[in-house]
Amino acid sequence: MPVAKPESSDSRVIAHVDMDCFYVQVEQRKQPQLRGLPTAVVQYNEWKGGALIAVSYEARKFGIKRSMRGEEAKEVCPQVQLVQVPVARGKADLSGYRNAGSEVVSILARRGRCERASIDEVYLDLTDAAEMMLTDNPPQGMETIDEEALKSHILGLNNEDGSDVKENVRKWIHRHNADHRDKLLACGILIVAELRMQVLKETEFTCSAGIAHNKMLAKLASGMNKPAQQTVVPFSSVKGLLDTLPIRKMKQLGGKLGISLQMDMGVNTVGDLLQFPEEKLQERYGINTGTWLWNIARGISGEEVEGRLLPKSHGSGKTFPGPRALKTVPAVQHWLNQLCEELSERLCSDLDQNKRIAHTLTLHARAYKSSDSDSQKKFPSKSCPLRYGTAKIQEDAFNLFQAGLREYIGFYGDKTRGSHCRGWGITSLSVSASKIVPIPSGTCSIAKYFHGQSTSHFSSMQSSDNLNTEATLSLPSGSI
Ligand code: DCP
Repeated sequence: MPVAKPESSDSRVIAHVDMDCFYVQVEQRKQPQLRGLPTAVVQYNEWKGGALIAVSYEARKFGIKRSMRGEEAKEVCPQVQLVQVPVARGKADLSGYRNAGSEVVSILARRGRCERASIDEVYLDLTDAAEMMLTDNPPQGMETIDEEALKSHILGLNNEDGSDVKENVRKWIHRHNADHRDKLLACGILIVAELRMQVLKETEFTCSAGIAHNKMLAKLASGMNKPAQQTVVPFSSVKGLLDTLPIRKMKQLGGKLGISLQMDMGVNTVGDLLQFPEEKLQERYGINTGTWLWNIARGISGEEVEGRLLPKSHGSGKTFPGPRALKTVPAVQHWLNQLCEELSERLCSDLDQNKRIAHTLTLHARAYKSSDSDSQKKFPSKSCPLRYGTAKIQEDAFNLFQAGLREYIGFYGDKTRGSHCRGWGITSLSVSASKIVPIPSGTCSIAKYFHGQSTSHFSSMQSSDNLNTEATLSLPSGSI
């Protein structure tokens, strides 16, 4: 966990932009007759109408949730439109969603440093653009403020006395006596509203945004008012926001650390953390994490927006829930081959388009052992150097799987190979490629760079950048 640099964080303008019900919007753009109707995107599978992975805001009004199956959604709202995720190689094909995300990123990146954080969200560092606006054309002097900016939600702005909310926002943006930080945020409001309008115009997609002085606060804010709205966190409202915020809502505190804070320290809200001195938190959780916790309690986060439009890693995965768990080695190999084929295509495309190569291949799996008391044991993730070429990736991934399985079940004799391996089942599989770096400049040809490796299909691949695999799989952070 990064240790914050508090001195640098207060006067930055950071936005977190998150697309609204993203897969639904992509499908509705393809089929405009679905616009405005309760719609959900379902993951390919026959059981109870498939799993919902994206739900339109119209459908949410009927109580339809992502956790439902298609059939349940139909019961709740018979007129719901269910759209299947495209399928390729027997698994969800997310390339259309990835490409749609790339369209958005290319627009958002126009005004500042842009970090693509997932298939449908980005961080923007708009500090320079805001400083420039303050110098050249400060909002305080603007005669008219764009309608979209006036619809912003500014945390801490008192709208309770029945006053005109947009008028209050206008006054806030126009304040001459505001401190420098608020003036910068006022610029951020205008810039983000304009970018969001541009995204709508060029892609037909709506998005929501949070605007604050750091990534953590911007991310918290972007989800507060959806869809198609933006929320601003002025410095003076940070304490109020965090005081009552459940600790598990914080990024990185949804898991074990959050549970320990609740169970061991009695911390239920971020505000509860304020009572502990930094030393106490360091004693309990180590120097870095202790300092990080002390900082987030105060809304401090020095995490930089990384200038990264391309993914950090590529991943391809598939889940095999319940009765579809894979129980034979050949079945696992079959699916690994499919996943590796997709991964290989994406790697080749990245190489072709961006001149980047990946160095590490990792295999993740989830498994169960029915006959074992040690059923909590996790299937170990395994990595090896990545060799280009579909067949090589397939071979290496299979070897990684075998090594993982040996460790998982404690033994792995020849007698299990090819036959039913009673007692274990694989419920998810994924392969990912990471440590992606540009090819060293001066390399005269890709073939030469990969001397000794198969380069025959490098130029024949199509898919562009990468994105999340199927819904429930965990891939390394930065995998899109
Ligand atoms: N997604 C998925 N499986 C999940 C979660 C999400 O396949 N368990 C996909 C479908 C979503 C997209 O990722 O459309 C983005 O996920 P978000 O969590 O950002 O949710 P949405 O964009 O669908 O809705 P919201 O408007 O609430 O952000």
